[in-house]
Amino acid sequence: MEERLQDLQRRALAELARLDGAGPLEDWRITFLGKKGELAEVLRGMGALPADRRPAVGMVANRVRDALEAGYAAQRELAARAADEARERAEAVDVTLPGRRNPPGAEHPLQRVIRRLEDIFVGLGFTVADGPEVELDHYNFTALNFPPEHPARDMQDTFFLTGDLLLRTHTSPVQARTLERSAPNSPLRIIVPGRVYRRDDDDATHSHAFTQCEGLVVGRGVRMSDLKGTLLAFARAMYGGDQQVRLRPSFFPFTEPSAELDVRCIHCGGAGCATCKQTGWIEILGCGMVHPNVLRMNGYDPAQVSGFAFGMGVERIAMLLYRVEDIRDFYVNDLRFLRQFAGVVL
Ligand code: 2NL
Repeated sequence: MEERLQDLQRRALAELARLDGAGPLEDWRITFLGKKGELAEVLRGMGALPADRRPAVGMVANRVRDALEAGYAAQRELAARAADEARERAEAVDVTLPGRRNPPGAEHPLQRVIRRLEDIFVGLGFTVADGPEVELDHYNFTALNFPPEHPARDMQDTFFLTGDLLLRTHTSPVQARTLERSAPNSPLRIIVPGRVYRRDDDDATHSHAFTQCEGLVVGRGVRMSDLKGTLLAFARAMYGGDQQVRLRPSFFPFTEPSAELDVRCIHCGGAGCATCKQTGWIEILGCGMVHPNVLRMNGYDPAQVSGFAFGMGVERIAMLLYRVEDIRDFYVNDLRFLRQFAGVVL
């Protein structure tokens, strides 16, 4: 019996020394120390021993059990430490690795032009205003003197959401709202850059969603020469101190009289080239004196105050400035296009 116990201890400890990991260790414990394990089996055989042999065998059995339990505890400690070390190795951060570079981005060309326009007009005493892109028919058309049957109100040209809700087709409704909530006849100088929507088929020069920047000046005695002087100052800030401008008659429902503003061709300086179609001039915006109906409908008295307004397509300005030939280049976010504006200082 003692020999069986000694043999059991030898085999058990030899096997234990070869084990690796928590799973096999638990299997080992069940095999040797479990209720139905080898040691328990040997001890069950003690009942058959003569009574005087039992104390001696019992002592050996206890020593064997203590040896197995001590070996088991030591191995478990080793396995736990190994597991800890493995986890720490896996979680380790190599602080000597070089950092990952964040390539510097570039301001989007449209945003660059908007910021430039804002800087120039803020310098001329304007403030920047904005408003909703989902608009009421009232502010987008009615309050701007568009007659009920004006073609722009057609479903063909405007994205209607409901009978009287639509995606704004210009930023003018922001000016109408600003007039409406200002004290009647109080002076106003604002520009409104923002996204607008029209039901156009997209091509190289048209987009169903584009960017406008409009301006509005209202006050006592504001006249056409103020419009021309302001827009000349703008043109010179934008394109150079020697810029010249000219006004050509035009028509808009919300201005009377209305005009288009041309600048000397920014590519040939006026000599004639493909950009200006040999005319030496390039149209950059539409403008005019605010129609009396617009002032009246938005709470101002056209007998007391007058105003001028203008509007430009930001994409068009950017295309001329950066010689972009397809308006869609602004929206598809091809990095090869966008990267060309990295580091450009306007
Ligand atoms: C263009 C022409 C224009 C306006 C916009 C305006 C706004 C109010 C009253 C009067 Cl609230 N006018 N805006 C006036 C003239 C021209 O835009 O070609 N834009 C791209």
